[in-house]
Parts: sequence; C-alpha cells; structure tokens
Amino acid sequence: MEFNNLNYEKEGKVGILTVNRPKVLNALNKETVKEIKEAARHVKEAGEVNVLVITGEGDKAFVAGADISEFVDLGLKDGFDFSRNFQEMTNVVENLGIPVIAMVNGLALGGGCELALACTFRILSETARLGLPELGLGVVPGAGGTQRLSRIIGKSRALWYILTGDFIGAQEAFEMGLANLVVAQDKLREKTLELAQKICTKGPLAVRLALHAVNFGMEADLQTGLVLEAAMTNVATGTKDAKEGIASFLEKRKPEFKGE
Ligand code: CO8
Repeated sequence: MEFNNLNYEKEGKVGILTVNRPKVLNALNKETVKEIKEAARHVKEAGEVNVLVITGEGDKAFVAGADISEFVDLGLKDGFDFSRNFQEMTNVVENLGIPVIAMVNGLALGGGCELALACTFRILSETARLGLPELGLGVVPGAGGTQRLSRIIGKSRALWYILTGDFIGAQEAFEMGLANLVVAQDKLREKTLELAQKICTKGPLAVRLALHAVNFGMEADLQTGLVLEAAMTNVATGTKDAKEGIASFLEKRKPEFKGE
C-alpha cells in the first residue's frame, strides 16, 4: 500500500501503520483521514495480518489531533460532516475484526486521542500524554471522544478531561484503565509487538468473534449481550480452528490455526 501521509509495513502477521506528518506532529488532515480509512479497509479485506498496530512518526507525537489549519473555513453546517468523517475513521478502526493496538509514542490529542480510544488496546511510552483540548478551540471532541472516553473511564472523569482540556499522563492513564501498559520509549515497539505476537497465537476467528461479542454486547443490555455471546460461541465451535485447538490440547502440541 502506497500513501502520501502513512507508512505501512508488516512484521509476520502484524501490520504497522504509521502516521507520517512529523512536521505538524502527525496532525490529521482530510487526506490522512481518507488514507487511514483506505488502509484499514485494505487490512480488513486482504486478511494478511491478525493484528494492526497504529502509531505516529517520531518520538514527540502519536497524533496531535485534526489539522487545525483545515478548520478555518468551517461554517455552521460543515461541522456535522467533518465530525462524521472522523467518526467513520474511528468506527472502521474499532470494527476492523482484528485487534488494533495504539502504540502511543508521544502526544495523542484531540482526534489523535480519539483514534487511540477506538483501538482495542493502548500501549503508552512513559512520555506519552493524552488529551481532548477541543473545547479550547471552541469545538467539540467530534471523533468519538465524548462517547468512547466516557465508556472507558466513566462519565464524571471523562467530563473532567473534556471540560478542562487537562492532559492525562501515561501513569495516570494506566491507573484509570485508559492505558493497558506503560513502557519506556525505547521498549515501546518491542513490547507492543510482543503483545501483538501473543494474540497471533490464538485462533483468529475466535479473536474476531470475541471482539464482536464485547464491542457490540457492551452496547446492549446484559441478557441481549449474553445471547450474542452464545451465538458467537456457536459460530466458533463450528470452525476448523476450534477442532484444531481442541485436538492440539488433547495431543499435547501447539495448535496450527488457519483461520478456517
Ligand atoms: N494541527 C495543525 N498543526 C499542528 C497541530 C494540529 N493539531 N498540532 C501541532 N501542529 C503544528 C504546529 O502548528 C507547529 O507548526 P509550525 O512548526 O509550522 O509552527 C508544529 O506542529 C509543531 O508544533 P508546536 O511548535 O506547537 O510544538 P509545541 O511542542 O510547542 O506544542 C502542542 C505542542 C502542545 C501539541 C501544540 O502544537 C498544540 O497545542 N497543538 C494543537 C493540539 C490540539 O489542539 N489538538 C486538537 C485539535 S482539534 C481535533 O483534533 C478535533 C477532532 C474532531 C473533529 C472536530 C470537528 C470540528
């Protein structure tokens, strides 16, 4: 895949997508948002990787938000489409069908923080900071931030960070369950790939089904979620991967999953 603002590489069954606009701290202009959506769709359709990592170029920023220079001409009716375009990007990432790890190498602000919130996991370098500074610009965190931050850290805490614009340090983020792991900057890639490789040893179809059960079940009431869980379990038990996983256990060997 060739892009103007992204790099894409593969390490085995792990895809690594890097936002590459370091001069503006990897801020997302319209073209980059379009490219992230295209890259995510390609990853989904090609089925070549079992985990996707998203990160930013350099060691200063993951993504410092939407590109503010593109806000200048926004009028009354434009904000809705602008927001929905960013939401499409975060929705595609959240529902990719494979785990997506935000490898947060620095500042993740505004739309960058919202991109990280849509990922399955967030691994932060010790120097990383997250924040939703949009209200200071007179706009709203419109890339899913008002909804996803509240769901992850709770309504009251989310409102605190949205209304104050205070940045959240890496350790603080870990303590409130917003970061899954905090590591030294020079170990960030290694530890992220370690997690990605661990997930790659699991049955890929079961991974996908579990993601669906959690992502969609969480939005429903408990009994509906449990029925969804049972349906996902039923799909899983019919796969060749499940036969292989169970046989490998009984035969005391490692499973060889084919995603079938
Ligand atoms: N957009 C455009 N350019 C940016 C952005 C950005 N978000 N962030 C940084 N840059 C540019 C700077 O303008 C600067 O460019 P130049 O060298 O040409 O002056 C360069 O990157 C380096 O930045 P700084 O010199 O400012 O670096 P500092 O270390 O001094 O400061 C900060 C770093 C604190 C990150 C500072 O750059 C900053 O505050 N940036 C803006 C952060 C921000 O407010 N992000 C949220 C944007 S709004 C958003 O994301 C909304 C998404 C949802 C859609 C909403 C619908 C309306």
